[in-house]
Amino acid sequence: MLNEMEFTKLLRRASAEGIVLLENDGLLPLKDESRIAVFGINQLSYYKSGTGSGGLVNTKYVISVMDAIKQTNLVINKDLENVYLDFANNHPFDNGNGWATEPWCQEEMPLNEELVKKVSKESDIAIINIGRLAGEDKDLGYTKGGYFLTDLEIEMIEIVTKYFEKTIMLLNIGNIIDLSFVKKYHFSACLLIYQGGMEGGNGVIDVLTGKVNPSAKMACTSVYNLEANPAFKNFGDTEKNVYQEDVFVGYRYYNTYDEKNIIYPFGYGLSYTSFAIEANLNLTNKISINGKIKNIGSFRGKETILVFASINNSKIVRPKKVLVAFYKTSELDPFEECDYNIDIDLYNLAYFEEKRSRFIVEKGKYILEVGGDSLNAKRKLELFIDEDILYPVLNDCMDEKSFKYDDGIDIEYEGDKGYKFNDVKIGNCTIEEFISQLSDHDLCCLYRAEGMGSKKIKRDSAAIFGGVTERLKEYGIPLMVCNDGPSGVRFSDGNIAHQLPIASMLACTFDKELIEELYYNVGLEMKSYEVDLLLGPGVNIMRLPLCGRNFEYYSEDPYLSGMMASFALAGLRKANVNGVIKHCLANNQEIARHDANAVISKRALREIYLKPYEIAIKEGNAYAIMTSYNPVNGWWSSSNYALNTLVLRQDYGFKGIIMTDWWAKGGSIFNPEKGSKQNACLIAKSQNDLYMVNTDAFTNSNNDDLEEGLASGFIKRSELVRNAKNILNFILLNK
Ligand code: BMA
Repeated sequence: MLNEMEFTKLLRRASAEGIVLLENDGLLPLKDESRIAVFGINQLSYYKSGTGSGGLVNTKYVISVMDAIKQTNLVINKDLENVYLDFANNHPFDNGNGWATEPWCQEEMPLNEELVKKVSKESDIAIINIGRLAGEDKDLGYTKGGYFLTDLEIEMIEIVTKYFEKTIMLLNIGNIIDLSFVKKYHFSACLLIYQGGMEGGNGVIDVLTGKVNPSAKMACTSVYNLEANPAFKNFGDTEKNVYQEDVFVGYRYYNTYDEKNIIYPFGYGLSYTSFAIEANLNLTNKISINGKIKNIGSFRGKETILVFASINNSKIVRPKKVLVAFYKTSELDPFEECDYNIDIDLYNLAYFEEKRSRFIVEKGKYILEVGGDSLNAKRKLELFIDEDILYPVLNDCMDEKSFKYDDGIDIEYEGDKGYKFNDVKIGNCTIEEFISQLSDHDLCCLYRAEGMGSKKIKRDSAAIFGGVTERLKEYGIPLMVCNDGPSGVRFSDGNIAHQLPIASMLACTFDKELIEELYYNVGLEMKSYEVDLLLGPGVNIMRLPLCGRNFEYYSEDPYLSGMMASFALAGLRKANVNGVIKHCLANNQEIARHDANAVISKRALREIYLKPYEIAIKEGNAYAIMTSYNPVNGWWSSSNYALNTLVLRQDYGFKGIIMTDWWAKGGSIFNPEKGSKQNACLIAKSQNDLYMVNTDAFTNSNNDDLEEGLASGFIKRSELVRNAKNILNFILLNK
């Protein structure tokens, strides 16, 4: 049963533990009754998340930073607050005018220097708030007000830092923006507070006052010059984006070719205390690193340990280092120490060799960097691998010309035998006997999920599938209910739910237990609303900081992304519901997301873009996947047989259901220009089981080509039977 008090406490903890402390000259934690002057219009418009389907959780409240400060004994400068309130009255919050039109930020209030001079005599510390908003269908612009500060924001910072010695910068952002100004203005402290969900402001104040000692680490890299990243010039094209950077994404690029460009490296994050770590390599039955971690400072806190691996003298061109493991301690008191043990999965050291279509761990000398960030390791261990380790040969992940279709299941239609779906559940009949009762039309209707906002159920939903017609219902097939999104259950009918901190922020916790517990509570809330499937977590890679949906994604690192998704899925399943990992594959920008073709090498697909799905399937037992809108290498993900059958199911052992994105196109690699949602045959033949969504399955409201394809033999009943079995097995396991 959902415990409201417990969940709220957990949300507050997560919105504190996801905050990355970027700078602190000792001003933090704040002393009681510090006299604070709060600057920046964002103080009145705290962003709880990004926009779009993943951000629109209807919450009972949102705690802003200002709300939270007022709950403490910090002394706010009321005159300054009133000036901002007056400004806000004359410049009401600009929410755009409809879907994906929200501005990236609110117009900053011009600061009067005399005012700041006066305020600086009444208050000792200035807090400056900067906010940014991006989301679904709206990338962050590489412009002032987007990735860069506006002139008014710069002016504000110039004036405030002129009159205040003590300044704290708060970054309420969903995408990493240009942070070079943080180094330029030498703030006393700077917190990447991200978008912390409904308890966001409370998390911020708990860190500012020291109630929570920050332990989060950057899950992506901040740089001085984004244009130096080869992905930059290959991002945002509406037709085609060639992923020229290949596997050199994020720190894999910067730490290999451009270290001087790094402002805040992957794995960077300050604490109010410091930790000493010892590390020993243990090569008994498996490879592990163990030792002690000691809190050698004067503040209770947690430590996050990252382990990178690099190989000396590799035979091939590969990133200087990759994340291969991570570990989070519990709270340690000053001078308390704990033992730790981190298992290293050798597979994480492997690279993908296209020629032999397999992963290989090269023999050679590896350096395991333990603790610290991607620039500065605390400990280094040497690991010798004596022989190349070869992993199983994998399918060609992107060559439609090299496969055959119709690996279907032959079950003829034999009419009603009196079996109900529950008979399969209790073992009165096999699923095959049950399916033999389903006509071709029944099978077509199983493919056609309905929505959005179907009236067949009492609450708002993004989609329903299963018993969507009278006949399927009579056979006892239940309705499965799907709601967005990665940060909580989205309703647009007034029902309220809890909103978590955004995924990018949760990733910075590197905390398995926290994520599982959070999603266990989301699962309990889903259960209370009879929602079966959460449309999340999002696991796409942050190829660049500009992708609008980065707030729904975890990281630039595939291992962290896959593990975070596994933790979230474990939490959902503990509440007997499930999650849909998305959007497979390479939805790395929002502009032209339905059409822009992502041209990616097979090595980059296997090592980077497919990897989070592989990990979530193998480690997280993912049982539902949503394909992406965009084509990859000219092939629509919805109807990509190599992806949906050969890679996900044959190579990775995926046993669950695959669904399209909403109203996504499908089509053939041979005539991609003919992509459309009517191409149901190609979508179903690829073993994409569910089309999201149709207004009415029975009457084929999308006018898809399934019945026509059955009549012409383009698609066989056996293929629809195979997909129906995926769907019904999923329902058996999840309802
Ligand atoms: C689409 C997608 C999904 C989302 C779905 C349902 O726009 O982008 O991420 O889950 O809508 O709202």
